[in-house]
Amino acid sequence: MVDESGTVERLLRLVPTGAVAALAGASALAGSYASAGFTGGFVVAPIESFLTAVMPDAAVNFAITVLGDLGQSLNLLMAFAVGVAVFGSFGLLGTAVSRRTPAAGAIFTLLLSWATAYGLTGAPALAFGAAVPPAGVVVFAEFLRRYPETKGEPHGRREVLGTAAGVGSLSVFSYLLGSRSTGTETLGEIGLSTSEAKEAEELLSKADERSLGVEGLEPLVSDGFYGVDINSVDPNVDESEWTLTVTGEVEEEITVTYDELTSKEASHRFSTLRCVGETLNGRKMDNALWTGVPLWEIIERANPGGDCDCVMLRASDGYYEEFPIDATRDGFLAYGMNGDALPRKHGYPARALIPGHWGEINVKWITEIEVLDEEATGYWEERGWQGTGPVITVAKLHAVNDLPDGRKQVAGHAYAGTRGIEAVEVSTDGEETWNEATLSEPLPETAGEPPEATGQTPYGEDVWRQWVYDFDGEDGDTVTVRARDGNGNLQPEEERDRFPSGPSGWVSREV
Ligand SMILES: Nc1nc2c(c(=O)[nH]1)N[C@H]1C(S)=C(S)[C@@H](COP(=O)(O)O)O[C@H]1N2
Ligand SMILES: [Mo]
Repeated sequence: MVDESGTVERLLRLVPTGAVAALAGASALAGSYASAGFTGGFVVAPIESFLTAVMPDAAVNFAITVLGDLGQSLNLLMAFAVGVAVFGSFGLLGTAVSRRTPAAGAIFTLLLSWATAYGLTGAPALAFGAAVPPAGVVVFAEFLRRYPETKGEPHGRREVLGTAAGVGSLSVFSYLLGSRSTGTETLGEIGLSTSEAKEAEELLSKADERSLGVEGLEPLVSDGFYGVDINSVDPNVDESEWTLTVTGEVEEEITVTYDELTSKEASHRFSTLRCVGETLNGRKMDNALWTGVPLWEIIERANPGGDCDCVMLRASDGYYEEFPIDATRDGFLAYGMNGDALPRKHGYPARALIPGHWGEINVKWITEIEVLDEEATGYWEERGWQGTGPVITVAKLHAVNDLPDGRKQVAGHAYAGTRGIEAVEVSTDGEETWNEATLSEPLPETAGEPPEATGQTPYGEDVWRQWVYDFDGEDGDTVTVRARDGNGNLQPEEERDRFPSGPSGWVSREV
């Protein structure tokens, strides 16, 4: 149908520059995503890392402590905008060239986009994903410019709608192509013996049985494990190319491949992680059953020396954390999580687990353990955090329910690292009196050896417990909760912000 008022036609003539740029930029990103998925081959990934790297520490800390996950989303959004602008400008330059020599314009855009994508990602083949679509847009724009009319009639609404539909379906197609991900294999498929895989299943069902089943409370093995990453786009590591090497002050460098790692005798451990940068009653604390091997067995083979008794762990995403080597004695090198291969988001192919310490030294996508001679500074410590030490005891209050009998129910999780949780106390009268909550049975019976170096307690190895408390209360009552660790120490009352060494205080909440 012909647009009688000619509006569409006029628009087509008036807005081409902006539209061509936006379309070229967006199509480059869509094409790149389609060919690479959410990996380092996606042009937005290096742009985002670059933005994070050039952002002043104060801004990074503001983003983390004030904006939280939103800060990371904003950064990613900014990276998308920069990407659209960069590739869009190549499209624009191409259309300018097209006016003189039609074919040259598209080729110009193709080459410039390809070279930029290659430069950004280092992936020559995938770079075509970002280069072909904007070149196509240049051809299309030149076509419209030269032939504003076909069969004597101006391009109408139908063509415009057709183009929009084409771009739309291309985007959906790109999304589907791009959203292939790794880490969905079961442990059986990654070389675990049947009995080892069965053991994991049994431990998981034990955790299920021991979960208190309170409405609105995560089970003992988290349904959705939180994630904290320095980049929005996680590394996509090919396990056949992955190695972990013990380097630095060692008698002999030791390198382990994925095949070697997964063919060792596997063990399973429950281990809770908590981020030092979360809020006191936040959600960045979760528990999983991990499968792998003791980390120390690998480090020990290298015969570590060095004058600082400290190590630097490094990873494929450019992350690095330093801490005392003694903490690695109880450490674990995990390649499985909850009966499946470690998901990409949590460090596929392998991550370190350091019992009792803040999440940040549990390095994902680990590639190197460097034994040092001198103290060095880790990624977060360079930004002012002090998160390499043991966790602070905490009891969280996440579930508030009205029971059928009219009573109130409050519940949550408590975690004190390797000190374990001995008790959780609840006050409903403004901290006058305290009552013991009911705790979930501890989850200690793992197939692995118990930790030796850190203060092992009978209550748990490095695992949270659930607590629940029912009482006669009314809407608007304030409930305060605090935990006692396995050494009998009360959770610190002093209220302290999460920056720089983790939040402390007792959680109080109106029910
Ligand atoms: N390589 C790498 N390891 C990492 C991080 C990271 O950004 N890169 N984040 C750390 C932080 S701050 C935390 S709290 C935990 C979170 O682990 P999760 O994402 O599996 O929950 O991983 C740690 N290990
Ligand atoms: Mo963290």
